[in-house]
Amino acid sequence: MTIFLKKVRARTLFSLLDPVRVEPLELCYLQAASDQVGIESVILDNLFGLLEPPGIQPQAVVLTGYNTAEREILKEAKAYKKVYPDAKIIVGGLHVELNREAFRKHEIDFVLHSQDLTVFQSVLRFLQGDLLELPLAGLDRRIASEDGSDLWRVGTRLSVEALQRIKPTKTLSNLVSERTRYLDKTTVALVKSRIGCPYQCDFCYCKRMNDGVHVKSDYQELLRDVRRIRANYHWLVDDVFLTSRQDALDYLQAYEGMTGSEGEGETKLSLIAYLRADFIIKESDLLGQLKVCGLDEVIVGFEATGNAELEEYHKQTNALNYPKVIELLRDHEIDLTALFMVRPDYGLADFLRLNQFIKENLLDTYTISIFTPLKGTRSYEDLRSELVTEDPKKFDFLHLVLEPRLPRVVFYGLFYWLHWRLLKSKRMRSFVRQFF
Ligand code: B12
Ligand code: SF4
Repeated sequence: MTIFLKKVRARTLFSLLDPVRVEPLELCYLQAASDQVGIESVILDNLFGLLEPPGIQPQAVVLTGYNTAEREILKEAKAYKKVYPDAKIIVGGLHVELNREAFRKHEIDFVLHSQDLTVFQSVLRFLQGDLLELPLAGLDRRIASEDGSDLWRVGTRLSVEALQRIKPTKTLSNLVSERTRYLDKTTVALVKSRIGCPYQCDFCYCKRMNDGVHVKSDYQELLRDVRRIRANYHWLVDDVFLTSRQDALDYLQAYEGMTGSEGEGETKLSLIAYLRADFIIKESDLLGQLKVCGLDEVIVGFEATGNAELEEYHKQTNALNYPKVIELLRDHEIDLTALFMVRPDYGLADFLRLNQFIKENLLDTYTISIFTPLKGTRSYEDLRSELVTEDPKKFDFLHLVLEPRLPRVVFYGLFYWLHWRLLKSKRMRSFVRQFF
């Protein structure tokens, strides 16, 4: 039995330049899960030119993708069903997890909404005939009635309560690593070691994943994973790398353990990871050691430069500390990508304030998102009647999906104007040179 595993991507403004281009790590997990049950799989991803191999009739096609690709996933499901009528179509992943109703369609056979990969394995074993009964939790299954209509057996939710044992395959990472990048940093491999996030920022999609259940990292395992995949940089895509002093001490100890067993020269690693501003301030005395132990760049969600806005977001950080956070990272030569969010109700003064902050703090690597309620969250439901579009492609954080207070053209003008420092930064120039 052979199955196809495909990452479906929508072309958005982001994909014009693809400033960050990485392997679809989730497919490497799915591949490892299918390997374990003795099923061969082929990874497909147009971004890396990985197309359907000729002459293979898959028994299942597994599709995954983000919110912006919702319609493409449905389209591809239909197209694959036509080309391979006997293949079962399975969908799953981050977007499906919280939006499963949108995928209960005739052309789809299984909607997997649990991160627990044993559910996926059960479906594969069921299709192979090795399992007679499917589990009730973690998946919805289409059952065709005799009259041609569809019935959906809707499964209960199933969250993951402990770190999973399945390790991603590394063939894909090795195959595409030369073509991966994080802005000017090339050969970047993804790693994941935590599930969910212990914080509760109001606007955030991630906090709702895995039903809000957070499973903390095992730093020894993380470092073992990093060692398995050769790359110049490892991007740890956990929502937060270190949440407390104890986490940092555990990481440092795990790193020292690794150096002890492998020797200094072998251990060099460069991590790109998410950290919160409150952690950086509170545990600033550990930044030097973290840098020595591989922390190369941090991505910090500042979101806003005023505390009133941060309070509305339940961000639990203090904007007054942000300049200090930036200074601390600079002093320790840890690169920073700062993340900001502008709201549709921003006026001219708000844009000017953000620009002033970026200028005063000499930020040169930052992203600015337009506040976008993501389907599957409470804020999406609360604001649904105010949405000016429901086109998934527009929910890429670069489009207004709510009516702005300023005229649209002025809003977009100011939004793009905020990026001018980024465009002329050394790192962006270096990225653009590499790109061309
Ligand atoms: C790294 C990253 C990226 C990378 C791509 C990474 C990749 N894997 O290809 C880049 C930078 C390119 C990117 C781009 C975008 N991203 Co992004 N990204 C992330 C981030 C930080 C980590 C994702 C990741 O790689 N995790 C590692 C993998 C292994 O974990 P995982 O996906 O959770 O998969 C596990 C399970 O979910 C499960 N699973 C996954 N898929 C499937 C499928 C099946 C069938 C099954 C059974 C199980 C399963 O198995 C895996 C192993 O446990 C997340 C935040 C987050 N907390 O997840 C945002 C996130 C996924 N991104 C998001 C968005 C919106 C985008 C963009 C659309 C917009 C933007 N401006 O960023 C673009 C889309 C670009 C495109 N054309 O596709 C949203 C998605 C929301 C949604 N509802 O889909 C997230 C959640 C962030 C957020 N703001 O809320 N992103
Ligand atoms: S914004 Fe970051 S810290 Fe806040 S809930 Fe989301 S992932 Fe966690």
